[in-house]
Amino acid sequence: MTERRLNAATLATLPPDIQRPNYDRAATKIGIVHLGLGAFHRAHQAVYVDDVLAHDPDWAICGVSLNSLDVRDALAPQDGLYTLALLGEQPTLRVIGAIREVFAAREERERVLGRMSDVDVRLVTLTVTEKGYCLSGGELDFDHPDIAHDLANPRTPVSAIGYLVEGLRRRKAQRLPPYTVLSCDNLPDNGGKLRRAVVAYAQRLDHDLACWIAENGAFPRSMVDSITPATDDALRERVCDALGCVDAWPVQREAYTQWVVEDAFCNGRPPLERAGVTMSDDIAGYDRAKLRLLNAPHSALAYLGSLMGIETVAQAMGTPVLAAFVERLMHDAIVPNVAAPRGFDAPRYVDAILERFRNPAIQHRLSQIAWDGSQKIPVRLLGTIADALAAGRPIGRLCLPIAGWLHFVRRQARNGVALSDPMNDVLSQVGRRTTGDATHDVDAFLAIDAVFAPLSADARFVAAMRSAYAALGDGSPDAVGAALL
Ligand code: CS2
Repeated sequence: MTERRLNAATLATLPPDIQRPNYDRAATKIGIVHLGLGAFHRAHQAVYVDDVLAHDPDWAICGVSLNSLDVRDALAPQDGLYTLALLGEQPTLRVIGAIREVFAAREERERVLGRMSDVDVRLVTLTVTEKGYCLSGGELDFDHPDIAHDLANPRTPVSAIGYLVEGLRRRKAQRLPPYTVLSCDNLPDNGGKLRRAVVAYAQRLDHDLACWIAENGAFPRSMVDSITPATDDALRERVCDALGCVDAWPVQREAYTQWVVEDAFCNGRPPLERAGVTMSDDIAGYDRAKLRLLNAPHSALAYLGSLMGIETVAQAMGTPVLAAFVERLMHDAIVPNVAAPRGFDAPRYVDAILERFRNPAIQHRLSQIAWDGSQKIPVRLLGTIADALAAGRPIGRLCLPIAGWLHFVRRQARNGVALSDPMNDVLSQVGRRTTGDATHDVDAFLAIDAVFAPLSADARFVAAMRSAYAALGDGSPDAVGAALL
């Protein structure tokens, strides 16, 4: 029997309690290309765009997976439709219609580049995660294999940067204005970093193109926030039961959501404020506060909690010693080092985040947050430590989550488990050679410059890291629990 599938034809037959697009999808026009079609984009920006489309039909999304084929394979037969489950006391299901077209770049490069150089496309958004920017120390890493590949083959790119520049080159050749490039990833000054990376890459290929982008392009900063646990079978089943048909890839997130976008676009923009987006001329501060006060504690829970044998964020928050540590970490060690935006109430922000972490309706696995530590630790914790050192404030508590990460890497390496991290090779190699001696192990890890430079040259940081690593003992649940007291 062929299964009934969610798609444009079955949409009208869904039960009435399932929310669905309240606009004519067929009348919309693709105005946005989105690179990185993971769950976060589908649960966050695409939902805002779904609301925008009720006011302005010009901004439907062409969604592009840069590496994998599986999102395209799941969503193309569904005409881009998928279900969002909002997790709360009253869970709600909503079918999102904003994604009108889905491509897997590895197999459909020309179609992607064709869209990017379409006159109606005026905005390219990205969620490619920290590693997708190919940065080292905040600047484009020309030794990155994908960047080296793209510079040698600029017309057939594989990286996000390569796609952005090839798309812009085609537009310039066709005398079209550039698109705005909007980063929606958890990086401080994400737009500034992306602008520098794009212009530096273009400069290696074509000086005029680089100047044209620098003068005419726009790379607004943005801050994105909504906790989005990975899709699991329980969600697939729940959605299938409720819809009465199969959705191959629903997504889920908490009800809370925030998107703050710098109002600096070069080629028109969607009426995002009508969908609840905060448009601002100055978002510096928001992204920093979110990275330091939400993402850093998340990483702390992920590594320290995993060492303690805990599986989810809510369970970690139900473990008194860990919950108390994270609260102190946020209020006492991080807040003093966050230069808050105007009118920002840090203690209230912290309490609201702690409440979100406690949400029992969300099964957010610590293993998911633990991915890509080499990319996350620098932007989430090392900046706070550098600021604390500059101001002469203590850093002991801030070093404990990082020491937790090192013990986590050590444990995985010694158990022969590969890390989900682009730097798995070097991290696992160092992890296998650890002895348990704090000075030996910490010094070996801190020698990984791509993560720890330039802070590793500061003797105060090295000493605090050795103490924190020693305090965690052998990294066993008991030793970690005792260190958190
Ligand atoms: C998390 C984030 O997986 C992680 O590293 O810290 O995805 C976090 O849930 C979001 O940034 C919340 O907005």
